[in-house]
Order: sequence, then structure tokens, then C-alpha cells
Amino acid sequence: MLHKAYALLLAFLLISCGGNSKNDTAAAAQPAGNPLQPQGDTSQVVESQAIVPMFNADSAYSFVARQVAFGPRVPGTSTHRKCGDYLVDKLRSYGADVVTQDVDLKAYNGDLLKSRNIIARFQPQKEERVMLCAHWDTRPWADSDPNKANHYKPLPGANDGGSGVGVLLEIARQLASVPTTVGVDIILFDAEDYGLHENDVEEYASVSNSWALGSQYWSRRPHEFAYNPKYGVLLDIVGAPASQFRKEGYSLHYAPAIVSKVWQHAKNAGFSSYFVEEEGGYITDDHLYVNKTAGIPCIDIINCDPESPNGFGPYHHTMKDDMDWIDKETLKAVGQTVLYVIYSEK
Ligand code: AHN
Ligand code: ZN
Repeated sequence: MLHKAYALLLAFLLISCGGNSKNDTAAAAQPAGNPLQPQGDTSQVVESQAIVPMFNADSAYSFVARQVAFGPRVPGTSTHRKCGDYLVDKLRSYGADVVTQDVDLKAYNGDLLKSRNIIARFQPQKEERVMLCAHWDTRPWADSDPNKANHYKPLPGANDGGSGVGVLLEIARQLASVPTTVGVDIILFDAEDYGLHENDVEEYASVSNSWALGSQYWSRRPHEFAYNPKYGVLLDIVGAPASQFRKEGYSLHYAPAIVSKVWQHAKNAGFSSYFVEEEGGYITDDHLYVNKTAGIPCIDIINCDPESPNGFGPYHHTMKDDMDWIDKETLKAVGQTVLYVIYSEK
């Protein structure tokens, strides 16, 4: 893979320029930063490098599988509560300072959802911060399933729910051993996926903002006063084989520089087949409220498939959204790119 060659070359330069290569971290880690200029001043390139850990896709995959093993994570169910406890414990085990927002949120149809936003702070004393987020709940209804009998059944949520959280747990595991220069907050939003059922579109025609209830709540009331990270990156549906991440509309509108930064790191690392140089459509997702309501520039890394019936993928909001749709290469492309981003941040 290109990012390995890129990292190895830079690692060699780092060593030959007297960088510390003796400890375990350096052996398992790789430098990243600006693209290597073939004719450039290499010492300057090396100086700008940060040590970036290797993202372990097997580990991320197992974190997705663990969530799926609980069963559907629909707010208010015991599997949801148990998975929430697991996520809090896991993040604490990696040294994060974890707080939760436990709140009853009202769904568009009147259902009261016992919800929990989970906020894990790494190096909470640091002023300069970056936030990484994903939703951890799963959709209560497989309303895009080709079989109508499944339209009111909960889905496994491997990709939609599990994948973003799996990548973030692996990043948390790395943060436990290799600190970043900036502080990092991992925020797991609840109740993202309780939005309008396909059969309710007419009856609830006047309803808006039925999706992303947890992030809407958090965006009105962030976990700390005057919370002001430099930017946020949302991961949603990041596990399907050969995923393509297009530059999502609201992300380009509210946070164009962050889109460029992330896509540039992906390109340097050789992941351009995933992070494509194309604009995607506007997607109502957690980042919309983080941008609009909380005023924090936040992008969405999300796989869309313009060819498929509902615009995402053939598994999306169907009973097929299980581990068969989780691909380690995709988890790696996303996770490694995000590691490059946060470890390069000064
Ligand atoms: C809608 O489907 C309306 N928005 C995409 C956000 C989403 C749904 N992410 C996961 N499930
Ligand atoms: Zn969904």
C-alpha cells in the first residue's frame, strides 16, 4: 500500500536525521504530514512530521462485531443499554475521561427514547482540541428492506452505527499509548437513526429534523461550557467494501478547509480510491447540527452509492446490514486517514 511506502521512506529520513527510532512506539508508528516533495528540502519535510500509529483494522473489525453481537442498539432496549455500558467502559479503559448525557428524547412519532450521548475526552486539560464523532444507535426499522415483512424489524446495524464507532474505538486504543499534540474528544451520539419511517412520510409530512436527535440535543447543550474545538469529523457508514467517500454538501459548505485537509491526507496515504475527488449530495446527518447549532465546523465521512435505490447501499436500512458488509480495507482507509489528521494537528 502506498501509505506504507510513504511512511517507511519518511521513517528512514527521520532516523537518518537523528529522530528517535528506538522505542516501541516509533517501531510501530509512522511519520505523516505534508506530501513528500520529491525534489524538496527533505529535512524540512522530516521536521514537520509527527509520529502516527498504525491503525489496526483487525481490531476495528472486532469492535464492530462486538457491537453487533449485542443485537440491535435501538434506544430504550436492554441491548442498547448494555452496548452503551460497554462503550463507556471501553473508552475509560483507554484512559479517556468519559461523561454521558442521559436524556429522554422525543421521536417524531411521539416515542420517548431513553438516550445516551457518550463523550470521551483525551487529555482534557488541553485547550486546542479536535472532535471525532459517530452515532452508536441503530435504526429500529429496516424500512428499505426488499421484503416488506421486515419493514418494522430492527436491523443489525453493522455498517450503519457499528462501523463508525468501531473505527473510533480503535483510534481510542491508539490514543491510550501514543498521545496527540492536541486534545481529542470522541463523541458517540445516540438516537441518530430514529428518523421518519418510509410509511410515515405522508402522515408526518410537516415533520422536519426527525433524524439525529442525540446530536441535536448535544449541539444545543454541549457537555461543557463554551466548548470550542477547532473542528469535528463525523464517521458514518464507513465499513462497506470498496466504499466511495464523496465530499458531502454540508461539509463543503461549513468546513471546506477540513474537507481538503482530510482528503489530502487520504491521498498522501494512497487511499484516493476511497476518498474520491467528487462532490456528493447534501446529507442530513449529525454533523449538520454540530455545524448549524453548535457552530463547530464539522465534516461527514459517509459512503453513498448513487446507483442504489435509497442512495446509500443495497444493505442500507435493510436486514442485510450485517458483518458480511464490513470490509477491513475500508476500515483501514478511514481509520488510518483520521489518525494522520489528528496526529498532524499542532
Ligand atoms: C437519512 O437517511 C435521512 N440521512 C442519512 C443519515 C443516516 C441515516 N446515517 C445513518 N442512517
Ligand atoms: Zn441509518
